[in-house]
Amino acid sequence: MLSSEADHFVRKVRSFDQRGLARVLSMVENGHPLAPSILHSLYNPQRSSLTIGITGPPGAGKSTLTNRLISYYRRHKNRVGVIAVDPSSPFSGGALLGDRVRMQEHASDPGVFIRSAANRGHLGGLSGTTRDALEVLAAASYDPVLVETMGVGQAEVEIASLADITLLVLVPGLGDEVQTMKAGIMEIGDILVLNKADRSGIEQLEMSVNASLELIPDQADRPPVIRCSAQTGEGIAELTDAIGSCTSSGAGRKATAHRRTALLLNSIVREKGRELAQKLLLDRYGSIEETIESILEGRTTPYWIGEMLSGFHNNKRENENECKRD
Ligand SMILES: Nc1nc2c(ncn2[C@@H]2O[C@H](COP(=O)(O)OP(=O)(O)O)[C@@H](O)[C@H]2O)c(=O)[nH]1
Ligand SMILES: [Mg+2]
Repeated sequence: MLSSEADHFVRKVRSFDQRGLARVLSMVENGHPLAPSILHSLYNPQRSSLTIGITGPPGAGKSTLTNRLISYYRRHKNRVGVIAVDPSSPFSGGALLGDRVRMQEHASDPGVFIRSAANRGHLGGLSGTTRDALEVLAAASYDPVLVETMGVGQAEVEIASLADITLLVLVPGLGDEVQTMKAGIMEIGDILVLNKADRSGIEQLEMSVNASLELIPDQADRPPVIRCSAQTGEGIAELTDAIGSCTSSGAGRKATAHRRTALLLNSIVREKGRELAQKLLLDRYGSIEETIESILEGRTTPYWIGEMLSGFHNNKRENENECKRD
């Protein structure tokens, strides 16, 4: 599958060439024809680089926590990759001036590679391109690769679920927003981070989070709950310990490799399934608008189309009126 041209870019990614890496990320984001070959060649399910999704409601402290984690892993001599999907993140060039200045210290550190995905990826979809950018940074030996998302919409949740480990950041006093994250608490977070522990209301938050977790019958399946303050640094060591213990054992590594393979495969099957279905639809009806017209005029229904896409109907126009419902 690998052309010599693609091979050139693969070598750039593997040789710590930051400009080459940036170029490859742009190719992936813009759907360059060489991108699939490059991704194919770089992919290694057993890679040791860990990808960490950081999600949670706006204002929870995800950017501040990301900043803390960068500092922590840099102190341990790791090269750290950051993908900021949140457009308001200082890592994407947005947000509060004070935060931005604090995070600039990392921007000039050659051991930190920061990529904003905030306004990209409209072609393959935000989650698809972010997913692939994550693999590229991991293949470039950034370890960990941190992905800050907004954590409020489906796309962001999906991105978080593509990371090896997801931190769901919750804070006291977010009221309704924490309530709406409740359902997600069960599904999203591998580690629940109760941030702003320096604020009042942290006990209350911990009690309500623990109450939600009791709904998970097997105690071993409940994610760890870590209190911290991204602002003061309190609890960050406990958090990084929890992250480390997810994958430090041989069994943990094996489970991580299995999980990341399953998630990536699932994501690609879904993406390609959508593309294929759309192609079949356009082949038959010409455009989405024409499809809608056909439905409105009573010639077909979305359900018939669904069956057609599953291959249960012949993809030829054998009868003009698909809508005989008796
Ligand atoms: N008191 C307190 N404030 C924090 C903490 N973490 C973040 N903040 C503040 O909360 C605000 C939102 O933080 P930010 O990291 O931008 O949140 P994000 O929207 O989730 O990325 C900023 O003003 C931070 O300085 C914390 O642990 N304690
Ligand atoms: Mg942010």
